[in-house]
Amino acid sequence: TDEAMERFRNYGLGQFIHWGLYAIPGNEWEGVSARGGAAASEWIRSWRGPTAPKNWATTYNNLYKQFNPTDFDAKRWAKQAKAMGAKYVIFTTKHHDGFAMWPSKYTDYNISQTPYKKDIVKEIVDAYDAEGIDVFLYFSILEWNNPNYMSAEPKTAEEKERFAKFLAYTRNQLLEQLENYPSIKGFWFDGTWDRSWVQAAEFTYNLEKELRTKHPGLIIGSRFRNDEYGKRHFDSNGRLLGDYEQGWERKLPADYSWLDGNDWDAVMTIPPNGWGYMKDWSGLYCKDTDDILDMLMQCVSMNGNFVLNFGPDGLGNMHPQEDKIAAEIGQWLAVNR
Ligand code: JFZ
Repeated sequence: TDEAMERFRNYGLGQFIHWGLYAIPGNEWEGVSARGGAAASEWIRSWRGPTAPKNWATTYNNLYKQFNPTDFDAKRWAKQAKAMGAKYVIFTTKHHDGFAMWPSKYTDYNISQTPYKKDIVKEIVDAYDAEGIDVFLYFSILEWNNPNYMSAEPKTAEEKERFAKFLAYTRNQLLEQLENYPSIKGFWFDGTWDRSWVQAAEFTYNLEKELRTKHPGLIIGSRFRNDEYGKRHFDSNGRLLGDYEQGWERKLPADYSWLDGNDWDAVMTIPPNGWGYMKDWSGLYCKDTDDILDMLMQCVSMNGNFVLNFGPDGLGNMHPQEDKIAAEIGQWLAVNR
């Protein structure tokens, strides 16, 4: 709705949080760094090649048995985000590994099976709500561990049947999130780039309508639908799919002219690559507070939102460098906003 989008336009600064099982390895395993072997720390399950541990994907899939973030305090994170000046947060409820950070009825691969047990999504939603920070849920469509997910177009009858099951599962999980966390303001979708998702164009069109009907004002980014492969953020008339363009990550738009009144966000990491926790930041060209403030001002001056990513560790602590930058941004905004 106009009202929800009016709020969105006034956010300016957001916080992204990538947190899941990948926080445990922190981009390395048994002293061996996955840097170069996997694209980014939250992609470590895809670690292949000579340096990858034996049976790595299985080891990764079983990390849930150790997930026990005893230092996690959602209130502390929400207070930090507030002090930084963030007006919204985007939290990874389920990344590409398919692990649900909430006790989903539709998969056993979820937080209730970990030693931690508690509903992390609920803790986040409640804590950020209490600070007056709008909550958006990051949701990956792509699932590496789901046999019903397919990256290519489903062709055989058997594949089509499995894919239909996958779509039903996706719908169930999204409706479940709306039901469990009715205060959320939006979804930030990801992992819709595979060819299979083009086949789901009608499904996504209908589901988007259904979600909006159930939750008036819900904000949905342009990355949910993928109607035309390779042009996924726009329909054939050149109109944006969804409420705002989620086109940029780890870089700002090179050219703003085409935006043509569309709302947008840009999401940014502090290290050059990698959204999940990385133990070792040495030797990486990481952005500092001045770099981040430059980017924030550029986005805001072009009517976009700037979303800074945090990748907490497996115990629930932010990286010290993230703490430092968050505090410095907050100090700057307190004087200059
Ligand atoms: C995706 C994820 O794969 C990644 O782990 C992280 O969550 C990030 C926020 O989103 O990565 C992408 C998604 C889309 C593009 C590039 C990287 N893209 O559109 O160019």
